[in-house]
Amino acid sequence: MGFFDKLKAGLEKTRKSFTEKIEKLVIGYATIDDEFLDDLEAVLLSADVGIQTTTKLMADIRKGIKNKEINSPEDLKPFLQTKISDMLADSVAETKMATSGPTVIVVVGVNGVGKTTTIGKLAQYYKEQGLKVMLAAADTFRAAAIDQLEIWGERTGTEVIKHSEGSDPAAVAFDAVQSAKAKKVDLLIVDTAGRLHTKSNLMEELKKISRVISREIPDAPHETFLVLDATTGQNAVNQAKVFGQAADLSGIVLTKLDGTAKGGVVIAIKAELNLPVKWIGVGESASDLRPFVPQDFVQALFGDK
Ligand SMILES: Nc1nc2c(ncn2[C@@H]2O[C@H](COP(=O)(O)OP(=O)(O)OP(=O)(O)O)[C@@H](O)[C@H]2O)c(=O)[nH]1
Ligand SMILES: [Mg+2]
Repeated sequence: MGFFDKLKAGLEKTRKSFTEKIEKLVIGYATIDDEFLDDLEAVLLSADVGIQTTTKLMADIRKGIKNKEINSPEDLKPFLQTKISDMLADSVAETKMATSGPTVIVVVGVNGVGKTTTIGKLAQYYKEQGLKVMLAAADTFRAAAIDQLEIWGERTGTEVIKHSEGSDPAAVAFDAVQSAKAKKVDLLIVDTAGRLHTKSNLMEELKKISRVISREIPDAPHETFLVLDATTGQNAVNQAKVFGQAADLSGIVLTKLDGTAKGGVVIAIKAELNLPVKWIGVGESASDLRPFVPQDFVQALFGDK
């Protein structure tokens, strides 16, 4: 299956909840009236595009009706597709790379969102691009977390820098940076804990990891990705607000887009956080991560091609 088909398959549930509902609405109404607009608003809200985006889209639609861009219910789907494309258009997916020496990516997010899996997938992706990749097991909170990263290291043929369970995560990051420099690694990806005894502990720890890294490599971390689980819908937006206070986030990885009807959250994230969605996960295997391409996403969402 090509990635577009995979994306389309992954967005199946979202497409059903979103596009098909809109299509039903279009068939159900001969003319656009207040009731039609109310139903439409409910469809947008149910697709997790968020209140802010729904309000904006509804205002656009009312304007479109007024200036005769929308004359009948059938005009609605192409109109929405264009508006949503426009909203996502300026998302920049490229990962910022170091001009010399190792590029460092720190991956953060609450427990279970898919950080470690995403790191495995990123390792695979960048190895395929010909880069020398190293992983750092700075989630020392659970022994299983280190083991899990090691499995991904084996699977992708990537070296993993680790200490024992309960050790200082910033010390792991420090060692990993030293090793990455010495071994002329192109890309170091740092896994972090999603949960500690308290939330403030976690936030302090993330700050410390970043500080240690930037002390060793001035421009690093070049990227700090926040991983969000699409199945949590609007909750993902709230998580981003919390992590944004502790870390200098540079982009979002949205996982588990397969198996959720809440894929519209991509649009909410863009509108409410002003952070680019850089990668999307549509499955559990190494190849199920791809750069987020807005046009492809919208096309898959609206069921074109
Ligand atoms: N279907 C699907 N499952 C995913 C995706 N990404 C991750 N998962 C699954 O989500 C579960 C949790 O993933 P982890 O990578 O362990 O999450 P984590 O954020 O590292 O979790 P902690 O280490 O506990 O903080 C695993 O079962 C993964 O296989 C995805 O894109 N799609
Ligand atoms: Mg993990």
